[in-house]
Amino acid sequence: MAVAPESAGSRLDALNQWVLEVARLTRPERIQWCDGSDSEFEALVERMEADGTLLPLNPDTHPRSWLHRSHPEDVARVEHLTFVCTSERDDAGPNNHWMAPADGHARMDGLFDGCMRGRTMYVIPYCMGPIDSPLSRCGVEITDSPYVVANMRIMTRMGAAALARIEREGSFVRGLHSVGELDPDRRFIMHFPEELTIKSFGSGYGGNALLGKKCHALRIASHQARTEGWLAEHMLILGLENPEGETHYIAAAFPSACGKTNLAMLIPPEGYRQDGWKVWTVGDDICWMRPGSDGRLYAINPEAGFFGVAPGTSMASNPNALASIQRDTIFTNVGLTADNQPWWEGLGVGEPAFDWRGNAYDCNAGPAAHPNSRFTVSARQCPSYSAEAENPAGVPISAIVFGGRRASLVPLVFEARDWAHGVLVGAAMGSETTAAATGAVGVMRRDPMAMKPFCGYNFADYFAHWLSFDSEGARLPKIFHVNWFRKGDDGKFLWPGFGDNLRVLEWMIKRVEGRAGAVDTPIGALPRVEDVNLDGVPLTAEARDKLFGFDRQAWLAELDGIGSYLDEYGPRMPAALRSEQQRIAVALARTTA
Ligand code: GTP
Ligand code: SPV
Ligand code: MN
Repeated sequence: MAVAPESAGSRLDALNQWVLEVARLTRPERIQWCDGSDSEFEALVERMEADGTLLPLNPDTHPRSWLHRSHPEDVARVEHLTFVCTSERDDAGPNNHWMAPADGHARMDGLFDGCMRGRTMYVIPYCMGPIDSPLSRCGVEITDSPYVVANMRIMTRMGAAALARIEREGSFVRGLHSVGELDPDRRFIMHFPEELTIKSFGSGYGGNALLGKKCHALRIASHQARTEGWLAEHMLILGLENPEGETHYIAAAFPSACGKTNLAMLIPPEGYRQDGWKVWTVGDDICWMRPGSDGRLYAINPEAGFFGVAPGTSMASNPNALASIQRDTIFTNVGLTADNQPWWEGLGVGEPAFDWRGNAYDCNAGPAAHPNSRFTVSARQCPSYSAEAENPAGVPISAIVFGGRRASLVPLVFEARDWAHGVLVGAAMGSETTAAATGAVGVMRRDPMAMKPFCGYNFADYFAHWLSFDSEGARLPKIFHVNWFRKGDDGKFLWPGFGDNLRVLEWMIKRVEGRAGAVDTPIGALPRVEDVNLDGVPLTAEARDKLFGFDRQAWLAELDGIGSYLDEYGPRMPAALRSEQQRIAVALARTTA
């Protein structure tokens, strides 16, 4: 069917026309409009089981669940092949790879020419965010990958309801995707923010291919958010309920594979549970927020599912995630046990018979699961999924948290003194790279607000946009920085992390309520050891020193590094951030003297 069902002559004309245009270019054998129904999903799965795209897992232990094995050279996001194509190069900024829009289109259209011959072209209308929320935005992804359709059905509100909203609004983000030949040399992920358009070719993996996620909900949305006065962020959202039954919502930005899913699904330590503390999951990766009429920031999770890192997920580290993925889950690039159960390093039970490539497992040939192997599952299957996640008005945010993997220097937690300082803390974030993107792992790089790979415009303008929220009548959240990954001299993590991170969240919320102590330092307000509840957490003297203290000389050097980093953006960098950096550097120098 070439046009949307029952739509001729409506506000879907633009969509129909685009679909026809794409079909003329890509030459598919047939076109299928996706309605998101169960029968559609079943037919897709049947096809994918028949051609080996999906391998059914053990139906007794993992009903309606499958394993998908990617092409071995297509297992992560490809930042070096990801482009932002704005008419002015400076609008994309030094934080993005840039190409002129005309060149980008020519390059991509050359790749797409005839690429769907003999294939089905799927048209996927989707909504990012609750279908009836004014904060939500719609898109349409055209793809030749049934695996992408199945994942988009879990990750977004996909199908008839989204199409109806698109018809009502008349606007949508256009995403064109083809797996091509999965050739790493013929692979590009291109964004045209001024045209609300994405073109992605040559990869079937996660953030490269599920265009609603990083491409739309972050790169395109961040651009849209700037012009419309909101924020599109790489943040989890959680609700923290205290024993009095009050819930505070926290949004936290950590780079890829740095703990968002785990924090969003946190189970409080035993003593806290008995006292009545609870954590509710609103989202684990992306947060869209905008000021409400009361001046507070209100946030929605634009996604409907989780595309979570498998390795390290266990009954001990993340029981909510493990409970979520017992049924109706697609696993990508995990290992397999002899009885067809999914397996990964850190699962803690069972043993692998096959690795992620499908070879017999050999402990000398690398891990059984790829380090960036993932599960795709509906958020509704998560025991801690918050009822408020479906609230069209969003949830009010009390605290924003930034954090990265920092083996040295950065203490467990500190609080920014005000919004402008908080924006600098976010802008100065650093983290060691992980397996979520191709390239070296463990290399420290600046990753402002965990958005380095995802901001669809110049970081200097992005920081200015963040600063602009501090306006008359605003009741902004407090901003904090955390580091769960500080290491001791023996190279081991000094902080237990996971459930125990609640102790730090408790301190933050008490700071918000004015009920917890701290010491003011040039880098921000640091808790004293006695300000955080450490009952049952044995910390060595080294751990206490490094988690709760800070090294002035080393921070002076860090502030120097931050200054040079801000300078890379030239005169576009807001002066307010530069003066924040100088204020702190001066205060540090004074106290050292
Ligand atoms: P993306 O989906 O790539 O954006 O990742 P994410 O930020 O959601 O990361 P996730 O929660 O999946 O965690 C990534 C890895 O960090 C996993 O191997 C976790 O086991 C590990 N991890 C998460 N939280 C902690 C923590 O508090 N301490 C330590 N040491 N490791 C953690
Ligand atoms: C990330 O890399 O931050 C992810 C996975 O959440 S992906 O969808 O591949 O972007
Ligand atoms: Mn992510």
